[in-house]
Amino acid sequence: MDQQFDLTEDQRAIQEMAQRFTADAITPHAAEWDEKHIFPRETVKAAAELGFGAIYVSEESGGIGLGRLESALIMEAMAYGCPATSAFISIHNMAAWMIDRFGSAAVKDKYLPRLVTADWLASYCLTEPSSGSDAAALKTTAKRDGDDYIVNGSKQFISGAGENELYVTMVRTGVDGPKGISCLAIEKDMPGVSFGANERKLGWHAQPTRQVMFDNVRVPAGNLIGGEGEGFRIAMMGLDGGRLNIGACSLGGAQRCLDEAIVYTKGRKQFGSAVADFQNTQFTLADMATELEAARALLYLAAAKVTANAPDKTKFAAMAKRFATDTGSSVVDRALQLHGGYGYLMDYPIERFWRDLRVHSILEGTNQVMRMIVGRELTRQ
Ligand code: FAD
Ligand code: 2MC
Repeated sequence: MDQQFDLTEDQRAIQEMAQRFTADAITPHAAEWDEKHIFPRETVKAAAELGFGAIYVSEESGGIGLGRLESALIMEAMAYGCPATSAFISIHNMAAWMIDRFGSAAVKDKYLPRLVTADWLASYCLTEPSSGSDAAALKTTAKRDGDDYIVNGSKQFISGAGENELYVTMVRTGVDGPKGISCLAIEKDMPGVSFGANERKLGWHAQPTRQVMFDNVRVPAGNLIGGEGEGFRIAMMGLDGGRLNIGACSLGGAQRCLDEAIVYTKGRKQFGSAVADFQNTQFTLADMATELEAARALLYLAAAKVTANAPDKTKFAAMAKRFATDTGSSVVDRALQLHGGYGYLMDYPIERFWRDLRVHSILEGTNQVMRMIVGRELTRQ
């Protein structure tokens, strides 16, 4: 097989390491985390011991300095056990990368050592109650006052909020629209930071989602990530990688459900034969596997483009996120159908994956926004 279309030895080694970690530390516990709404902080810390807290943070900053394809492989592997935990680790990685890529030496020294080890965890705060898809309309303000910014406003749907120590937050320091947005690192314990109640969600039970409120929070100006007015571009560049990871989480979750469906239908007998022997089942499994491979191929290609900083990387990341998350949910839905009534029960893992993957078509930019990004690019000039 042409090397161009295969993983390298190093990539396979990373994938296998992540698969072993998942089998030992994630899969046996994921159903309980979901059912009891347990956030597995110790498991996240153990993942960081393998370097998974700073996958594409540079080695100079203590990360493991890998590319986006390697990151996708790790996220895909961990999502085979628990998509919610894998996605949580992805968001932490996205925030840490933004600090490493755009932060000053001082802000990097201040936060990255703790983020790399996952002693501190980071959230990404863009969405607000009145600005979701139209992210550039955000209203949270940061007004300069001497050596500080004074931050006021609120962020909605923040993953890890209340639990995490650092909030990489997009704020308005200037004019309306994207050009007036900056990026600030805000600590949980800074006076004036508070959190809403843990949202009651369909899935992603293994991690908290809360509002974050800022009431006259005094943040040192040195906590600015990048220059004033660069925050929107930085936020979008973070999401180019985040969207790949979310797509990879869908691939991993869907692969698990496909594997479960094969085992289940081979064992389940109806009308005197295994359900797997019905042609309908074989055609359904064949379509699930084919669509999953197609989504995987596009996602890996998009990941290579983001690593290479290719001019069309944003378009490809959006295409891959849209396709992998829609395909993933559709594969899991068919796996549930093949389990019959048992697929609907919590005794089998399928319904958890069905619930966890559903949100991947909504967050990190809805799949309508992904189409908007691709469509704009196609019709530009
Ligand atoms: P809206 O923007 O109000 O959209 C409503 C509907 O309108 C959607 O179907 C949308 O696709 C559609 N729509 C909007 N504009 C257009 C258009 N121009 N053309 C066609 N259709 C359009 N955000 C963070 O910043 N950090 C986080 O950590 C985070 N974690 C999250 C965790 C969870 C569990 C959830 C549910 C959300 C999280 N989000 C987070 C927020 C998430 O990114 C937003 O929910 C998402 O971007 C959509 O915004 P919205 O919910 O306000 O929907
Ligand atoms: N990389 C670099 N720069 C980018 C970029 C990218 N990926 N995307 C946009 N920009 C730049 C763009 O070039 C422009 O700069 P300039 O004027 O200098 O050319 C500037 O940013 C503004 O871009 P647009 O004109 O495209 O901005 P617009 O307001 O039209 O919005 C849109 C763009 C819709 C793509 C953006 O608002 C968006 O992605 N919305 C979805 C929000 C989202 O994804 N939220 C996720 C929250 S995080 C989450 O859910 C988690 C679970 C963590």
